[in-house]
Amino acid sequence: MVEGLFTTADVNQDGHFGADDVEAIFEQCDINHDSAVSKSEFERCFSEDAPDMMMVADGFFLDLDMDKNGVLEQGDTQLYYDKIDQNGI
Ligand SMILES: [Ca+2]
Ligand SMILES: [Ca+2]
Ligand SMILES: [Ca+2]
Repeated sequence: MVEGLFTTADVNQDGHFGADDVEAIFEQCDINHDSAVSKSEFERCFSEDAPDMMMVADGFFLDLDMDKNGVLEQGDTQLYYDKIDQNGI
């Protein structure tokens, strides 16, 4: 994981990426409150203060969207936690 992405992903800045950060992403990025984060919501959320984060946000979104249906939902986060566990991060 590149450092820029890690810093971005560590939403609550506690030094590691975990379930709490994914929940924070959902809270912060679900702009229309439909319990799913679309790619445009995600991009807006991450690149608001830093336009050059768009590419990183895109890659991170693809990584988080485990079932590849174009939106982040609770099911994706569960799959992602499993992946994190497997990688031992
Ligand atoms: Ca964190
Ligand atoms: Ca949404
Ligand atoms: Ca999905």
